[in-house]
Amino acid sequence: MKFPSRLLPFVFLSLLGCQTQTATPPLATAIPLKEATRGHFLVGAAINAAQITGKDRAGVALIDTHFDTITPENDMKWQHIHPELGRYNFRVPDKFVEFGRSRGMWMVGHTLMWHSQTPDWVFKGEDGKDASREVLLARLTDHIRTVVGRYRGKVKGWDVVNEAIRDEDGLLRTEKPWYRILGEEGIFAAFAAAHEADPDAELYYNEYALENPVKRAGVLKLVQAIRARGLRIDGVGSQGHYGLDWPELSEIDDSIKDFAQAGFKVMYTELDVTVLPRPTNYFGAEISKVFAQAPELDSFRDGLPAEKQAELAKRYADCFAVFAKYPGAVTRVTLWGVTDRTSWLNNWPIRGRTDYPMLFDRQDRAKPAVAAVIEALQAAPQR
Ligand code: 9MR
Repeated sequence: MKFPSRLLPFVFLSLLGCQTQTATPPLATAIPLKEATRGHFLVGAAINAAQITGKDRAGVALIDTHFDTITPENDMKWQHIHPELGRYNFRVPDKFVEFGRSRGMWMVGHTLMWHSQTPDWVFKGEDGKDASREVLLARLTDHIRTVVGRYRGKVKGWDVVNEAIRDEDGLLRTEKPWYRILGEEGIFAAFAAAHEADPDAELYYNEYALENPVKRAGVLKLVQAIRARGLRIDGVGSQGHYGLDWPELSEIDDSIKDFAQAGFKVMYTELDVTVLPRPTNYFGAEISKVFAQAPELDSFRDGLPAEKQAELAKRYADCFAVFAKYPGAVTRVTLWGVTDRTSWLNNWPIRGRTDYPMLFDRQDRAKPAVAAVIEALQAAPQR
């Protein structure tokens, strides 16, 4: 079996990584993910500050080998990039853009308007009460013009608005200050400002749980309203925070069809697969405080059993097979992180757990899921 010489280190590492796994991936599938996804969609990862600044060298090596698009996991969020009125912090975002530019990667900016990770001052007037509609609109559009304008021509697509629709009824989250004060008009203003700041950038609406038909209908209505206003919107970002057995593959399939039929690109923007339970009654708890009563909440502290590893591999392969089912409908799949070592899911919804949601393990080795995904893609129709 022959491999191009530049792939030999990867093949070698993959083999090393597989020695301890029972579900050993076949050698022939040990190619970079981005080669396997060619002809289907771009494949990417959300990257953190340690990777952007090069401190996490193993993480950077995986990003270089496997991914052709990157999203900053946190560093472009309002809280980080614009912590105080009139003060921006572009240090890490500039490094992110340099990281991607020097590697020729497709860069996605995340995110311009979100109820979370936005400092309180944004929503406050001088009297400490809600900012007026005019003040808030001016803050929003100034922020977007400044951030998008700075990276014009470099960041190729923006998650303009994130998570504006409620799960239960598919309506706008009017309990959050953005929408309580600005309503839907705030969203229109955000898309208009982003387009004005970089007319060539793709603009997206990003959301989770789009497999829920009620929520999906609300999002479809919103993105159609954005388009009906004559505003640029290229696609819908479907986050894809999944579990081993939820949502159903048919629900994922339905959501791709609905958005694609309505003329929107679909991107899986934050894919990961938790192997742990997600109980609502321990939300925000620290696992060391609850482990004694509920050890089943963190059952894989000492490693993931082979059968779970195989289940994870199958789940990933099944999801990628659905993403690739309608050539051209899904244009990008971005994983929300690189390895299990740094995934946000180790700390959510319970802090300090040991989760295994990514394609690469805590020792930066490819999990059997990588081979399974590659195999699924090889069997899928191409554009
Ligand atoms: O992965 C991010 C984590 O490090 C942050 O603490 C968290 C703060 O809310 O945001 C996480 O990323 C979120 C993303 O920006 C939007 N969709 C949900 C993601 C997971 O919470």
